[in-house]
Amino acid sequence: AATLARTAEQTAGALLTPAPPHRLTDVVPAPLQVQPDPTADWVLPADAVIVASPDPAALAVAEQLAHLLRPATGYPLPVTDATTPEAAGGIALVLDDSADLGAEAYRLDIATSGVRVTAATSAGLFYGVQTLRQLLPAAIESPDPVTERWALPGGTITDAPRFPYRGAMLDVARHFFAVEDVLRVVDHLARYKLNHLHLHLTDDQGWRITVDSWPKLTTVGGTTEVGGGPGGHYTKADYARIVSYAAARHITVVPEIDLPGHTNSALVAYPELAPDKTAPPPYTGTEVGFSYVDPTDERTYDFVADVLGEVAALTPGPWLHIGGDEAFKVKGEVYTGFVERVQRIVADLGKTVIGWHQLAPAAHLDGRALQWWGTNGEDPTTVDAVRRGARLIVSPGNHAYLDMKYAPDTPIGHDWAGLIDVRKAYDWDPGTHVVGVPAEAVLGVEAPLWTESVTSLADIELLLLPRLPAIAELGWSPRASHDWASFRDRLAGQGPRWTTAGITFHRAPEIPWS
Ligand code: TNX
Repeated sequence: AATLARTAEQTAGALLTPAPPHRLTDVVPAPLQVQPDPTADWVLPADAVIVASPDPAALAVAEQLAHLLRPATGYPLPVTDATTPEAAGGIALVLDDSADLGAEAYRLDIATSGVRVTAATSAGLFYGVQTLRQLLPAAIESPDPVTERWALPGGTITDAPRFPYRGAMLDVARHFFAVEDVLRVVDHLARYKLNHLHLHLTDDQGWRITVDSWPKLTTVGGTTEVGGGPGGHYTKADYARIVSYAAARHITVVPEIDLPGHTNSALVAYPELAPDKTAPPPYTGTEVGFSYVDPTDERTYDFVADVLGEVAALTPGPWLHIGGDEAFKVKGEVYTGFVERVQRIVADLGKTVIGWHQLAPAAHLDGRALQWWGTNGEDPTTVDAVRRGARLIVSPGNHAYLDMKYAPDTPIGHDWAGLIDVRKAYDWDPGTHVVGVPAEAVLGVEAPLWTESVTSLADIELLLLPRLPAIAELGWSPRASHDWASFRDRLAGQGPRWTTAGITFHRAPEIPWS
């Protein structure tokens, strides 16, 4: 009888014992250093206060944290910059540049007395908040209040990124996407501590950004897209909205105007830019490499300077991406001569050039960066450009291209660079991938999403998730922590978060989704 009573007691005890919080290591991308302290778990009280350093940028991150936590908890979570006695036991966001933390680094301390994020910059605080968010139960993603014990695992995380450039690209030219869709993509980037959004704004099938000095680029060139749909474009106000929404999430927008090829939509609008001075028909197919602006006509350089000038004026970030890929009909010295003039135009605007790695043979200038999209890490031309000073953003077609299918039965996407399942997206090293390029020359990593076959936000999310977090981990986490089994299990934990938040994703069969 005594044994039975004890068993009953134990059973009741187990039922009353709340579920343990997530483990401190259950974070994507994997943090640099994690020191769990199982005696220091913390539960968010209903009357918690969020206290931030008296700095507008720190207070803005505190407001973002409150916005993340209020819907599911239903708690008021007031934000204050005063260290009031009520603040004890809450969440503190502390700017501290003496704490030996780099520009994007943070420390997260979770103790029974409360939670503290410390960083030298508001970007660091923002990344600490993204980590904190992932350590709460998945129900925190609910848009409506839920009854839950909002526990956090005790201990300390000290974290900093491996690479300064961690990005994704959205092609809004092949298919146009509304501002709201782009903002949702920004949200996905922010969750995984990516800090650059590259917008492929122009291509044969459509021109997507207003240029006041060349208005027909959008009124004519913006009205088409792959498959014959209506296209569309961003007004300057639309673009500014994307830029500021991204900036609030510590994400820099990198605008791309693809030159000299991929320009059919511009030639339809302005035949004077075409080599034969006649307007080609609008293009809604998916071939590449046939169009180009006339590199022998001075008017082309006026056009380039006007367009890049207006885009630069709208873009607070340092980068202008000038494309340069697949200009098959502009060869040799004509091509490098064109690129060198355009690079100079960018520098004169006070911006730094990024281009696809086809730019490599052109002369070096001002810390330009090449975006490498090869499928074979042997590339002597790119290695030579790096030797002459170029830095590299690595986007291998067969690992980082989000438009590749996962498997033969993926309903949309390409396969010219192969199939990319989650493991293929994860198992490579941006620091050593291009043979002969030292890790110091690698600025970082970017995952491009081309949209020939992508027509909706659901399509975007199907291809982005769950591969984007794999690329994010390659950009953020130290190489020493690279481990497929660990990543697979941590990624599985993201599934219920997306589902709760109403985000669709591909249930990749190699991930043990719960
Ligand atoms: C190659 S990658 C392209 C794009 C296509 C893509 C499709 C690159 C710089 N150019 O024009 O959309 O393949 O995967």
